[in-house]
Amino acid sequence: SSDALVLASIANSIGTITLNNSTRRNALSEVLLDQVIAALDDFKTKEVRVVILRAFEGATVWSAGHDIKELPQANQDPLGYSDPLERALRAVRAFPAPVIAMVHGSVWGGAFDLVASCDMIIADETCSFAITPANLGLPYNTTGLMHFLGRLPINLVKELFFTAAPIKGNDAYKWGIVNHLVPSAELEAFTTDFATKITKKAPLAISVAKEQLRILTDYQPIAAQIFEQLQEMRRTVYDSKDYTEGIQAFLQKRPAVFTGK
Ligand code: KFV
Repeated sequence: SSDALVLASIANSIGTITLNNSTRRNALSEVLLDQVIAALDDFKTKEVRVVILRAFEGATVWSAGHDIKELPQANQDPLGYSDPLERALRAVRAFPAPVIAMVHGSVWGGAFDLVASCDMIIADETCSFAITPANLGLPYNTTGLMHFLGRLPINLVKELFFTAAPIKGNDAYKWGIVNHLVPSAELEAFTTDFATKITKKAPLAISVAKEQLRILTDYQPIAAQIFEQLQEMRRTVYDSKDYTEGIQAFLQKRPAVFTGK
């Protein structure tokens, strides 16, 4: 329909989900994410062998990340378990076949968590990746930190979280953020060819390998007391003036002034 923020199609056992909201730079609103989750549910019943998650052709912003207008403005966990972004990340991670992120343009905040939750990333030289809580005074969630730690070296995770600066093209490739970096003109053909090769392999073996890896990486045990300690530390951040200021500054289109309080 004309309300579709996401396009979904299937060809040759490959399901493609296209983020298609140019005016809002593919910001990850609840409506958009629910359409991604619905497409994945549909692909599951149709037994697609590979999913490609992409932005509309020519997008210079792959996705602007969490819809900041939908974040709580104060005193509430911005990334709780039922947050639409968290639900979408779980849907991608639990999808019973590989999900490939095909990336051109910039990937911001929660959208980086989304592409890092895909099984592989194929990108072109226009790609960039930033983690942005330091721009908003926002406490990232424990699950999200574990996603990045499972994927990237800790010094890079720290650089991303402390600077909020985008890691671009060749640097993203060098750091292993992307599996393959290909010229823009070849991105689509390369990704389709890559996906097609997977469709010829044994689906059950792949599906179980993906689930084994998910279980092994998702369920690092931490004691209840440690989790509650981390949660309390996060609460001091989302209860802070800086969190309110970060969100207000974005909404008012001005630079934030942080005090550490
Ligand atoms: N949430 C809500 N609205 C957004 C948005 C977002 N993340 N990003 C962009 N928009 C809106 C923006 O307010 C504007 O609305 C429209 O989309 C076009 O954006 O009503 P308006 O004024 O038309 P522009 O004009 O900013 O587009 P452009 O000049 O092309 O710049 C693109 C971009 C991506 C560089 C810029 O929009 C931007 O910096 N967006 C915010 C990126 C960001 O910080 N994302 C992280 C979100 S927080 C997050 O994901 C998490 C989980 N976290 O922990 O931080």
